[in-house]
Amino acid sequence: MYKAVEKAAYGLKRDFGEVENLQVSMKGPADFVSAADHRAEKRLREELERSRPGYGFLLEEGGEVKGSDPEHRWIIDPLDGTTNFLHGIPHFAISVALQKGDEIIAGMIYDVAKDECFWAEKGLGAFLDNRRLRVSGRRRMNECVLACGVPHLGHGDHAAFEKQLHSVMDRCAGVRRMGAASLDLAYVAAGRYDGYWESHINAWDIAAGLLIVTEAGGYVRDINGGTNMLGTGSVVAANDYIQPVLAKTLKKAITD
Ligand code: LIP
Repeated sequence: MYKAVEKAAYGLKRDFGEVENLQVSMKGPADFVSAADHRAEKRLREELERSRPGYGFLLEEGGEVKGSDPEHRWIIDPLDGTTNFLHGIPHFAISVALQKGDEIIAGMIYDVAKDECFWAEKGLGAFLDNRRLRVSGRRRMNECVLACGVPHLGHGDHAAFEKQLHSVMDRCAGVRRMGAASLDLAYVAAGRYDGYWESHINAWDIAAGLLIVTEAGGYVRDINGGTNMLGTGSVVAANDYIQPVLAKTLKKAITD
């Protein structure tokens, strides 16, 4: 995974330096894709096909690609935080996860601009480069800094989010919106954030981060307490004190 990510990162670093010259198109309202996304995805796919021939792919840009090995599938977001990238905001990442059956068994999130590599393998723990990661130990919401995904033009349930934000910001020490779900989850694993929530999120944005948070001792479920975050597109992640409280607050805000 690192060899593939390193190759894609090389191109993204160059493209980020020339972002104003990049060819950009729209996948939908406020949903951009650039030549940088496509180049990075092509490099990741080529490298991973070379190292693991036969594994399938779920690619943000290329979609589902069946492999001769039905058990293994790479889930890839070549450039998470595309809107940040296109605005010259140095907060974006490459996210690669390996799924075996319906389980994520390995994940890597590489912050290209800050040169930070978050990774985990099932049962082996989570790491930032060579440093072992642990989620924060805070137990009271009024001490917590929480990250979230904010709906935007043509994306998400604005009314539901406003209710949730209102009820959460009234109970915590701070709310952050940084624009890249993969790094939001990596920061929960690193204890930088005490929690993160988002709805209407894609599998490729969160697949690697779900394993990295879990291997760092965190607890991740969807807003209804379910474990199929990749399918429901809903994620609430924190340590096992804060996660149930946060999930209950979010649920109550939209059901009351
Ligand atoms: C983005 C996510 C972000 C979400 C955006 C978008 P992209 O992914 O990282 O959390 O709020 O709507 O999905 O499009 O930059 O890969």
